[in-house]
Amino acid sequence: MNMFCYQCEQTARGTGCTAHGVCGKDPETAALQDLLLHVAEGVSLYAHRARQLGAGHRAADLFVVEALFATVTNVDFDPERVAALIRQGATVRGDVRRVYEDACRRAGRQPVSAAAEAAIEPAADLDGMIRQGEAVTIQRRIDGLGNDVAGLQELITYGLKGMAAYVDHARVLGQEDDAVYAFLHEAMDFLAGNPADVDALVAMALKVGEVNLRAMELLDAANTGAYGHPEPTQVRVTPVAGKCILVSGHDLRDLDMLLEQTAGTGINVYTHGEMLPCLAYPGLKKHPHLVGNYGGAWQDQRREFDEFPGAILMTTNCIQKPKDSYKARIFTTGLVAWPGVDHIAAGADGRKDFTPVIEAARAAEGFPRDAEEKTITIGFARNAVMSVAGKVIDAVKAGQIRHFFLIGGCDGAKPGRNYYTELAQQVPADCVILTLACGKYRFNKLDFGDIGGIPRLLDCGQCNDAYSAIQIAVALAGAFGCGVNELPLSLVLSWYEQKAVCILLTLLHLGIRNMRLGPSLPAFVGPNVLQVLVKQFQLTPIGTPEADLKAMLGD
Ligand code: FSO
Ligand code: SF4
Repeated sequence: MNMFCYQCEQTARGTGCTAHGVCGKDPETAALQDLLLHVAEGVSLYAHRARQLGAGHRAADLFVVEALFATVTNVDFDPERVAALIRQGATVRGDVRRVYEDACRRAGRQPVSAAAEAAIEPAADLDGMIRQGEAVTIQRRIDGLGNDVAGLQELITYGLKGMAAYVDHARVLGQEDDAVYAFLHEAMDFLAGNPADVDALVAMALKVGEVNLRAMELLDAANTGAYGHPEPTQVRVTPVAGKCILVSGHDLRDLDMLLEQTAGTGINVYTHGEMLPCLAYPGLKKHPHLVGNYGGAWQDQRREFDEFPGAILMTTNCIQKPKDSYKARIFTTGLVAWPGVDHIAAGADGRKDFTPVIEAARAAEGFPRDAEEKTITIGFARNAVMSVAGKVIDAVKAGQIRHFFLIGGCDGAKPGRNYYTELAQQVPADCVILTLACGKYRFNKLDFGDIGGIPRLLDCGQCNDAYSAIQIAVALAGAFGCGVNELPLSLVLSWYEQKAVCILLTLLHLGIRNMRLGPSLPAFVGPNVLQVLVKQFQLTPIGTPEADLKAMLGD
């Protein structure tokens, strides 16, 4: 059987995964994910139109967020779980259709029906569903609509996937906005109509960026509301003796629950990957057994988890195929899943019982002794940076700080990503680097020193903390009485999966120009769309660190 997926940066040959996903996604799961998205479009078609007639549908809101998030790269590799979501989606679609038709009757309107693809009734068995999924692959739309139009449709879908991840993280901490759900349905209904007008597609993609800013704002409010504002914090990056649990992914609430359940057990908890910024939140770092960070970015996990002598909890992406050596001591929760890996589900009240993780940590060896202590400083989210804004502005005016670089985004396995390390190393001593997301592991343990007490490397946090970086840039622009594009600031982004896509759309919506993007450009952006991005936004592919630095500094 054939699959087609080109949603992430590591896609095969830079064009598309067609036999098996480079990420490990098999063709069967790929087909099921394609089917899931079509069912979700059907749900949104009715939910959007019912909402326009004043009838909301909570189950439809939650389902569409889950369906989108589950299909993000490196989230759900379990065909049975994807199939269960498809069945759930068909039930929700039937419910919301009835709600819509009732609303139409009350309003004296004629109801519309979902087109064939969004109305597919899932087959009774897995094989049947896989065949249905194969009939709705992206390749079919590329064949019918061409690269530009199909790619723009996918650009919107991927932006929505990334946004859904942020919406889900915010929701578990009690932050929601009905307008965000309304837009998710509006955009999915738009896609269900198989749109081909390039201007309308570009406008919708930029609207995704606009609404994603609100989603990131909600998540920022959720995280800081629950755990306080991140504060500059020295964190240990080497192990201490004792039994241990490693928490990877992006979900703060899961870490919080695990910390509560491990308090007083003598088990130490470490962050991994994108969980590193958790060590700067007052409400999380107050736990003395949250002892530090272990390891680096997601693509190194197979070696790092293998060597970690304890239990591992994946709260979201990016999971890779677990090695047999740690398959019995790795657990998934939330939407992330791998076949054969134990999954910790939430109860009806959202609470999770991490007893199996704690037992696996007790059964493992733990670290026999303390390693030599090494620390790094993190926690420069918007509140921390704004508190020293006056100092930063004075340093710029005095010529002590010449330029700011935002070197941020995802990491990945490709050799071309060394560019970001080399660039950070070559940034002149009178410049400051802002960073975020997992790409920073390539340089965040290097010593960059400081400029008059202001650290030259400021770690803003996770990928979603791009919101913080945007707020910092807007505040700096306000202080200098100019626009963000006129600031002595250059953005150099690394992308991997769909959260990076929605952040890029947000930056484009904000009118940010001259961004550099790498390590390669998205395969789903067709040649004519790329021309538009280059012409309208001066979006540039990365070159060499030397040439790019020269251009960015105007030397
Ligand atoms: Fe990285 Fe993975 Fe955070 Fe992504 S761990 S690659 S953009 O999921 O979300 O930065
Ligand atoms: Fe390939 Fe990326 Fe799709 Fe995985 S998510 S199948 S690596 S394009």
